Amino acid sequence: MKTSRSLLVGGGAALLGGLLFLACRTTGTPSANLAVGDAASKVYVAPGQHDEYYAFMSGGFSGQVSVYGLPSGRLLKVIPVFSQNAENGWGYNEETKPMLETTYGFIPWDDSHHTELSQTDGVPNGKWLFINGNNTPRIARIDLTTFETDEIVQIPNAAGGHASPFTTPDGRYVVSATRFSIPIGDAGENRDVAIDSYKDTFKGTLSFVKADEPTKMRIAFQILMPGYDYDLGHAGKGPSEGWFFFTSYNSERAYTKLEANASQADKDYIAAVNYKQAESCVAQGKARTVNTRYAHNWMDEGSRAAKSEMVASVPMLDPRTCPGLVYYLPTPKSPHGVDVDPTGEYIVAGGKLATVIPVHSATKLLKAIADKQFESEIDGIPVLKYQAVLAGEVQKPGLGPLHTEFDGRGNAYTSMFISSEVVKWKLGTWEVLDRAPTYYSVGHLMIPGGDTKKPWGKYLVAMNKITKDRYLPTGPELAQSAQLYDISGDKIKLLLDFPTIGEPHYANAVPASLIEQQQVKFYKLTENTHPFVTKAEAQGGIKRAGKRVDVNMVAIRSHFAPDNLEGVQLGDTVYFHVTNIEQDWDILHGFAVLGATNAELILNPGETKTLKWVPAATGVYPFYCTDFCSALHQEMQGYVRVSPA
Ligand code: CUK
Ligand code: CUA
Repeated sequence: MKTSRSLLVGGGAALLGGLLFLACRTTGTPSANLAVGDAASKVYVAPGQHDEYYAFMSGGFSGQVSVYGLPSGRLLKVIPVFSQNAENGWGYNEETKPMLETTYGFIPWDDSHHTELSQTDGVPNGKWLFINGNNTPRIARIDLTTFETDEIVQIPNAAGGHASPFTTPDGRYVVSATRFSIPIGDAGENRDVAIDSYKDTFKGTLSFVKADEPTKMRIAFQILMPGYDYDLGHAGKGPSEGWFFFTSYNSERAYTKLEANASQADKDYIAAVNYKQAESCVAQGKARTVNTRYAHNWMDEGSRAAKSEMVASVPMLDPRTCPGLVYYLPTPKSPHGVDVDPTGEYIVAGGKLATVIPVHSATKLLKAIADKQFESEIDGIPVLKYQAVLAGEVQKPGLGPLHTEFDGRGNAYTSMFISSEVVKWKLGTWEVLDRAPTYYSVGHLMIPGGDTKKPWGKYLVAMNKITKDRYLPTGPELAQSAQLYDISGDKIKLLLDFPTIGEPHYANAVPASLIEQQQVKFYKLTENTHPFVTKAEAQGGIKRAGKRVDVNMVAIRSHFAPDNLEGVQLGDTVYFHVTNIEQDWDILHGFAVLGATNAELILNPGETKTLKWVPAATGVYPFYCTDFCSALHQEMQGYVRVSPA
């Protein structure tokens, strides 16, 4: 990639060209491709041994989250979130379908970009993992005692939720910023206007979502913003605590041929939001109530069945009527990532088309605001002077800086998309210390705790956009690629490549000890409050109410009870409510019936799940257990007879 780097240094057009052509480049010198020395022993986790870290990776356009062990790179689990998942019936069974409800209807997919671990005082607490839906803006929360999605909230008045779901260090909020601006009307409606009225009618919103109580995620407030595209965000900490930073691009408010137009401006902006000021403006009644509905879905703890409700109002703040709420920090050309160092003093931007990495200072920001060092104002938002807030610039870091993480030892690591490398540099002196190639075109990178107050700075994972020749080829579509580096010494050392699901954008990792001891091993049958639970074999049976048939059934090694069902008629809708009455870790059963259109059920011990089935013809239909549960698993089966009505 060395040649490409030197070829691409130059004006914005050349950089842009590099960005577009990058996907065609595959060259890496063979020797540089190899992990060196003792790499193998550093990632070797012996059979039966556990990894040091849990890594949670966004599943990109798969809509899910994947869990890997580090340093081995072993895939431990795919957690279904936004997409139906046949493997465990997520989104197919009646209990989880409500999780995928939105005001647009049932949406069994999304595009997940960023994970975020819940924090206490700026440090991951091992409680929850948040993940965004970028397409139909939503934030999901995963309970890390069960590794199951237990809540999803939709973001209203927004089109796409990309800068999401980053958290405040006190854990009170997670945020979502609109990916696309749209013509939002006074009542929050998406207006029918001419697209070329963009400059006058299109608006963005920044949303702060209350996230500190179980099953009560709510839009605390939104901020109506100029019609830019909001990209990424991170909360301040230490001296910048109480502030949230969002990058935006397209400050030209172009709506066509964005790649040519959006790079016209020399500088775009980071929006610095004072969310304590937002709270006080809301308390003073300065927010307008916008009655836009949004979905709030959550898992009921006892029944383990989801509920979905529509929430009807959102407090909307306008920077014009809440002075001190938002300031703009000029930032070179199309900034992408914005990352705050562990001390909270440095706010690092990634300028996709910039030739430097600009770093803003929290101390200078506060002083510049106090001294009113403004160069202009946009829609009620003061624009600070670049030099007044700048801490320093990393010169010649490489090309296409996107995202930065920190090792807690005063070093920063930035991903360089165009020059395809990870660059290590020093906070405060801005000198480049080391660089290591990535294969190829790194997007996000991740250090365990690397965006928190206390990074565990031993490993770095690069998540690459292009795989090319790294694995055995598998047709035109290749697995996504991650790479593990050792960053414990002065030099960055490549240790391992491993494939990932979907396209991981961001990821988080924490020491395993924070999570592994708190795992739920099974659900207690005595606490199961599902309305159709069957707690003992003798209590199962079949019940008709009009055209609805409810079958209450248990699953236990190695049979269903009841196992032969008669009395179903053509035209009926059948609900199989199956309870796994095992009370032992890792003893799951499945349930599938011939011709069913709703995948299967996978039943955790102690759990009840419901498969809805509308038989298409008369006859006798077999059903069986799909999860190999015992020596007599294959015998775990039954029949249901469907007669004419
Ligand atoms: S984004 Cu993917 S490389 Cu959606 Cu966070 Cu930067
Ligand atoms: Cu139950 Cu296999």
